[in-house]
Amino acid sequence: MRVLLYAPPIMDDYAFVMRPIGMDAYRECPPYGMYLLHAVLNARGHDATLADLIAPGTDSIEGTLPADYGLIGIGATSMSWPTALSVVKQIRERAPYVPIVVGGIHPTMFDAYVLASTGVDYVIRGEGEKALVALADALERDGDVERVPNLTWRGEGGRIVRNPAGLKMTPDELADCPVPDYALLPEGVYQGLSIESSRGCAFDCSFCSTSYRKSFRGLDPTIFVDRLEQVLEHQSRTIHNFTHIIDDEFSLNTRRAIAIANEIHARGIQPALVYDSRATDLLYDGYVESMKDLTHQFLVGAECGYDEGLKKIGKGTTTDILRRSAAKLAEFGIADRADYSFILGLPWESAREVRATVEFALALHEHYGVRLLLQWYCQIPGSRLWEEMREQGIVTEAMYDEFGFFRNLYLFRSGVKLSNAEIDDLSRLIGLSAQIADARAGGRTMVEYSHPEPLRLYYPETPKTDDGLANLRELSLVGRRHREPRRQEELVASVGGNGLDPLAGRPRRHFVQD
Ligand code: B12
Ligand code: SF4
Repeated sequence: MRVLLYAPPIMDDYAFVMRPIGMDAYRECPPYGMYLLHAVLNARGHDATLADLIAPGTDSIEGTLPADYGLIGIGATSMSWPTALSVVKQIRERAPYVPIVVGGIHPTMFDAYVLASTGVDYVIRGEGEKALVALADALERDGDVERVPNLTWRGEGGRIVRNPAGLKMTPDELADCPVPDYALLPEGVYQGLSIESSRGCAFDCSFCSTSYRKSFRGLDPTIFVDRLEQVLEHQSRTIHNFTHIIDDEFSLNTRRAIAIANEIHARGIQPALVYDSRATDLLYDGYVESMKDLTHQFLVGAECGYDEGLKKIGKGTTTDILRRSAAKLAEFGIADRADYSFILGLPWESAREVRATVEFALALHEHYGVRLLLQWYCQIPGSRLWEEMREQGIVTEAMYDEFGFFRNLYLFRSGVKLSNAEIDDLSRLIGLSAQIADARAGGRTMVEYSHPEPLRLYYPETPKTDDGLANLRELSLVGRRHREPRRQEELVASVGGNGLDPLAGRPRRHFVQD
C-alpha cells in the first residue's frame, strides 16, 4: 500500500507569521521515530513516502499529494500537536476520504479525545513498528482492523474501540528494524543525525513525560555499533557531524554503555556523540573514561539543587552525587561538554527552593566548569505532576490543541507559584552570573537561561503608564476639590520622551519575539 507519513514541527505564531520554534527551529536532529517507521514500512513491502515538514520548517502540505495514498500517518508530541492538527485539516480539504492515522506520545495519551475531536480515523497507541504495518496490511486486504494491535478506532455507530496492545518490541525486534534512510535528508539542514541504542527507562520521575517508564530495552552493543556505522555514512549531510543517541538515558545500563564505547574504539571509528546520562551513572567506574573521546556533548538531568526536591523527583540522585559527578567530569577534562539541566519553579517550590537550585547550579559551574541549562517548569502532558493537575481540573488535554502553550500565562501560572517580583529577582541574579560565566569562557554560552516567555509577553519591561483602576479613578476625581488628578504633563514625563510612543506599555505578544 502507498503510505504517506508526515513529521510536523513545533510551531508558533509570531507577528501573524507561523514559524518553527525551539529545537525545531534549530533542527537538532531528524525525528528518529518517523524516519524509522518509514524504513520499516518499506522493508515490510509497503511503498512509504516521508514528508519531513521539520526540515523546511512548515505546516504546509503544499507539494505533497495526499489523495494519491491509501493511508496517511502523522506523528506528534504534545508540542507539535497543533501543527499536526493543521496538517489534518489541510489533508481533509484535499483528500476527504483517505484514512488518517496518528501516533506518537500525544495521541497515545489522548486517543479517545483525538478521535472525538478531529477528522482522524485511527490512533496507534505506543510503538508503531508492528501496529502501523498491521494497519496498512489490514486496509490493503479487506479493511478489517479488529486485530490491529494498539489501534483505537471508531466501530459501529461511531463507538470508540480500543484494540488490545501488542507486546512491546524486544531488543531483537528493534535490532531487526532497518536503520532510517538518511539518504533522504536534505543537505545541511539538520545539525546532526539521530540513532536509538535503547528504548525506555527504569525510572518514573515525577515531572517526566517519557513513554516507556520502568521498561528498559537495550540493543546488543555489537548490533548497535553496526547500526551506528550504517548511519554515519550520511554524516556529511549534517551541519555539525554529530550523532544524537536519542535514548531516554543512554547509560542506564552502564556496563552496556561501556561495552558500546569499547566496541566503537575497537573498530577505530570516531563518532561525535550527543546523549543523556544520569549523574549516578557518571560515577560508575570506567564509564566517563570510556566515553570521554567519543563525546561531543551530553545532558545530565540534574533537576534540583536541594535534596528534598531530588527526592520528590525520584531519579535516585542527591546533591552530593551531582557534585561528585561534576568533579569527575572536571578531572577527566570534559566538564564543559556536559549540560547540567535544572528545572525552576516546580509546583511545590517557593522562591526559597528555586533560589537554592539556582545557587547550587551556579556553584557547580563555578567549581567544576559544567554548562548549565536553567529552565522554568512548563506543564507538559504525560507526567505524574501533570496528571495531578488534570485531576484537580487545572489543566486538560484540550489546551494542547492550540498553538502557543509555551507562552501561555495560565499554563505557566498553573505550575510556577513564585510572584513576578521573585522571578524578576532570580532572572537578574542568573543574568549577571551568566554574563560573568560567559565572559570567563571567552564568550561561549555557559549558562543558558531565559526569563519566562509568558512574563516577557504579558509584563513587558516598558514604563508603567497604564494603572488600570487608578486611571479610572483619576477620571472620576476630575473636578473634585479634595484630590487633584494627575496632570497630563506629569504622565508624559513619567513615560519619557514625548509620551506618544505607540509601543510603550503594550504587551510584546503583539510584536515579533526577541
Ligand atoms: C530525543 C528527544 C529529544 C531530542 C531530539 C528530538 C528529535 N528531533 O528527534 C531533543 C533534545 C531535541 C528534544 C527536545 C525536547 N523534548 Co524531547 N525527547 C526526546 C526523546 C528522549 C526521544 C524521542 C525519540 O526519538 N524516541 C524514539 C522513537 C522511536 O519514539 P517515538 O518518536 O515516540 O516514535 C514511536 C512511537 O511514538 C510511534 N509513533 C511516532 N509517530 C508515529 C506516527 C504514526 C502514524 C504512528 C502509527 C506511530 C507513531 O512509533 C514510533 C516507533 O515505535 C523523547 C522521549 C521518548 N522516549 O520518546 C523526548 C520527549 C519526546 N521530549 C519531550 C520534551 C518535553 C522535549 C522538550 C520540550 C524539552 C524541553 N523542556 O526543552 C524539547 C523540545 C523539543 C523541540 N523539538 O523543540 C517530551 C514530550 C512530552 C510530550 N507530552 O509531548 C518527551 C516524551 C520526553 C520526556 N521525558 O518528557 N527531545
Ligand atoms: S527524567 Fe530521565 S531518568 Fe527520569 S523517568 Fe525521565 S527519562 Fe527516566
